[in-house]
Amino acid sequence: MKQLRLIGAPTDIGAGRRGASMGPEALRVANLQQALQQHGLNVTDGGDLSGPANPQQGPVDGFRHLEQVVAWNRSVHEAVHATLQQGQLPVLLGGDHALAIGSIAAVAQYCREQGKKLLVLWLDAHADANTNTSTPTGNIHGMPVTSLLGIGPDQLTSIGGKVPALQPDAIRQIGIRSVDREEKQHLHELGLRVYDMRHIDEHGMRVTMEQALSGIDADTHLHVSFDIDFLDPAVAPGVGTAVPGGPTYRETQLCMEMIADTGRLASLDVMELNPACDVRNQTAELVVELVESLFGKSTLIR
Ligand code: 5AB
Ligand code: MN
Ligand code: MN
Ligand code: MN
Repeated sequence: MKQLRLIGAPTDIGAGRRGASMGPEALRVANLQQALQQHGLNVTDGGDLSGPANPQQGPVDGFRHLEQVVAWNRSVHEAVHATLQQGQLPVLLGGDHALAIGSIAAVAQYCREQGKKLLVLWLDAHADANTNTSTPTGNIHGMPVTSLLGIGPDQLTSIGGKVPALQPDAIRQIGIRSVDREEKQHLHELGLRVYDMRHIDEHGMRVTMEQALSGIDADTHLHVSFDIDFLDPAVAPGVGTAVPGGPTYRETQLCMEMIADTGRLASLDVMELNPACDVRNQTAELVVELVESLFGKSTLIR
């Protein structure tokens, strides 16, 4: 098994509500590293990246804090790319989801260099496919998917060198239940594969995951971008943009276990945990359990 490297990115620069900047520390307090090590995994904590403070300004031209979001993403890109080059598996601890731009741009660049196929699973209540004109908030954590697909300002779209960093068929979105009106149009035009909550309701998590994971082979680098608001807020209140009607604890466990079963997970983002909204760190503790499942914890000997 590969060596895992935890990379903290303590910022809420891309979000509207403050607090995701405390995410990495809450995961450490919930013993993320120790829990993974108990399963025999080799885990190093690379500490926290640094970047500009949150100036708490309003949107300019439809973007809030563009300059600061770019600076953080450059540093995330560099850390994730270096980690992959060292043969380690990067686990980015957010921080808000705008940082997935730098993380996934680095993963895509690495896959191009290695001649690997990339598949990104985007677990989220939201589609994160806004632009500066479709956004109702100006918050860039609602724009990482469009940015990675080459839509948006150069500073965001070209972080990994190539524009677009990704083709739409390299992303599969799961758990989606909150999409803005014009954002819906983008999903349609881009032809994104979206397994929304209705799909999960009708087909169940098992079939949904079989579909979402189809086509993975020995050559695939699987990246999971896990926005904690994917989960139903009844079990995971510690997020800044909660949406009711998400997957239950058991459904999420199954989702994680089926990803683990592929044996192809090669990089991970754990984003949008907001300890300021949490109750006694329960969401961080739940996330630790789920990440354990993602890396192969199972009740059965297999
Ligand atoms: B998250 C909203 N669509 O664009 C927007 O948590 C919410 O990374 C975005 O998924 C939520 O501001 C971003 C209303
Ligand atoms: Mn998100
Ligand atoms: Mn979300
Ligand atoms: Mn959020």
